[in-house]
Amino acid sequence: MTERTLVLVKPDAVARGLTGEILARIERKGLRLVALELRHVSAEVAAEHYAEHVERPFYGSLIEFITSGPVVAAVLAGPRAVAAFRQLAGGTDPVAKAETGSIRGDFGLEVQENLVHGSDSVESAKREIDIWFPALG
Ligand code: DAT
Ligand code: MG
Repeated sequence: MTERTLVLVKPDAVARGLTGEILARIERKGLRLVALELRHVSAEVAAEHYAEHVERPFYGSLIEFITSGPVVAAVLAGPRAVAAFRQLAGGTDPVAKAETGSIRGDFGLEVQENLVHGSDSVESAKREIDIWFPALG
């Protein structure tokens, strides 16, 4: 079954010049890019995107971080695309959870500056694609 997933190359990764490396890993895995755009994230889009985390202690810092510089937003398609990109990304904490060989495991040190976002389910992907690329419907 072909799925779609929403990926963000976060401000830390864009600023460090890792966008190409991350897109190369996505393409090598066999996932197809169906949308790709550099975006300056408004506070409104950030709040919608991270709505599930509004009660968490790190929420304010998370919104500040994701709006701190441009992100590269992408929609990927492929068989099991949601899980496939989560595997490429690695666990949320780049040191304690992400394995070497994953994007976060190879390039990250901090939980917040963890380089990429990937939708966590097909339902989340639909919701997030609607936020970032409403025309894709
Ligand atoms: P993921 O991005 O792996 O889906 P998540 O949805 O639980 O992780 O959290 C969203 C983002 O919030 C995560 O990429 C980084 C940040 N975050 C999560 N837990 C955190 C924590 N304990 N301290 C600081 N930032 C955190
Ligand atoms: Mg998440």
